[in-house]
Amino acid sequence: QAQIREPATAPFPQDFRWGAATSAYQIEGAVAEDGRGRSIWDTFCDTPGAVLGGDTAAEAVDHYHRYREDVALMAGLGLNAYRFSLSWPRIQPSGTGPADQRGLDFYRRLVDELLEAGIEPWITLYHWDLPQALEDKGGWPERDTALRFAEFAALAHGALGDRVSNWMTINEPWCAAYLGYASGEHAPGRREPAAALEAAHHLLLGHGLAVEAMRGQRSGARIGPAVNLYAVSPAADTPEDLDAARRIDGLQNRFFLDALLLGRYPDDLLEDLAPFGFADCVRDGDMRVVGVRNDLLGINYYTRHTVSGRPGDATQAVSSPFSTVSPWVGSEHVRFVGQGKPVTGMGWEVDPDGLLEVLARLHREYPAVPLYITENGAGYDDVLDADDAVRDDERIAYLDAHLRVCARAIDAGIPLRGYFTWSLMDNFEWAWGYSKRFGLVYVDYATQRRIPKASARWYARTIRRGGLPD
Ligand code: PNW
Repeated sequence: QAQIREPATAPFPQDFRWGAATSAYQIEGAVAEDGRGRSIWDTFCDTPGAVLGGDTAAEAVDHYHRYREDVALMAGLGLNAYRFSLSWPRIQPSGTGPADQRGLDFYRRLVDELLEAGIEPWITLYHWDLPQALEDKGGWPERDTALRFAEFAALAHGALGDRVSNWMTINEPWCAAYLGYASGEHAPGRREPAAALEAAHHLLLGHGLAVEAMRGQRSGARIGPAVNLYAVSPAADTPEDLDAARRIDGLQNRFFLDALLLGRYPDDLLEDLAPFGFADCVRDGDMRVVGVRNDLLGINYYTRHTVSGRPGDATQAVSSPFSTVSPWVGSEHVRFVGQGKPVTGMGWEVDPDGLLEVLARLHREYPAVPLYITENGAGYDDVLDADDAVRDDERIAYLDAHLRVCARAIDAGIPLRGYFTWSLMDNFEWAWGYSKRFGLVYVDYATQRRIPKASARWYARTIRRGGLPD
């Protein structure tokens, strides 16, 4: 059991990964170049009303053409690791078949540029940009998509595995399944609760199959999933609120952690989800694949969910402005209430203690696995002021508070080995379009000029120091 003590002075080990993260669709642009096929997000962006302001990622921040400049920015920050994702439809335009070498060549060039700058590449295989052709055949609710994903993983690993050792299979399967197929606020925008559960299982199955396929090719890669975890608390100590917390913790955290790390779904959830026929898509032998051993676990942490099961007492619904359909399949009655803490520009409460709870729980309740924070950060409506500076003190405070928690976790013996802030630079924030900025680096979208924010300088200092000042 983790003992949580006050911070020691320098707990971050020498080989701690100090990183930043992005994803292909959010930064690359060049959506019709070099044979890239369409993804579900291209289609979603073309759907009227789906993305705020009608924004699209056709150009995004033009990283496809500016990757050299962007790697130079990373080097300037002193990052020793960079997490990015591969665009599946760049490599397999229709989701199956041989790799398009032009797609792979882009990632080879990017990886070589990173290695030359002394920055370790960390690849995410699936960060939500499913080839549209696979969605046309049913998407993630279709079991075959998991098999196609493992094939893609093997193609990518076969081509890049000689120079990339750290691989994440799926990013935030909760979002991909429930925002994509239940609430419909993300691509492909379907509102089919039962299909969302099938999607969740097939994303996990795809993860397991991908790990097996990659390990069959060569040894040496370190592979694992990246999940979005939240601290969850009941609004009050009442039976209704405690039940709400059990349900949301179940759907958000335990569903994925139990499956991935213990090879089973939690019994209480199976019971809650029985009316949707969930168990029907889980075949004999699946859970052994889903529960394949991982070399690492990526944790994306942003905030806490405080929930109530009592009807009508919502003080603040934190679910999205983009859909009135709940992503919480079978627990649609649950209300998300604020605790009255400061919120970021996304309306998400700043709750660094929640990160400690998440880490301590992983350490206490699950088999040991090296942990990495693969995303943590804050979105605001940053503005470039007259003297060309962005004074994002709130972001600095957010990052500082969460890194202090990381220090405490390491000090308590929790095997936390790295931290990737979301995000390296401002980018396409999904349904929010370009209206929310998460970057350490500001992007002037009209000119694509990159301008490091105050937080970028703060992060660079932190990395140089190897930690935070007392
Ligand atoms: C994550 N939610 O997305 C993603 O991994 C990133 O691509 C994204 O830019 C970042 O966090 C900031 O949003 C999420 O509604 C999107 O609960 C939505 C939710 C959670 C995470």
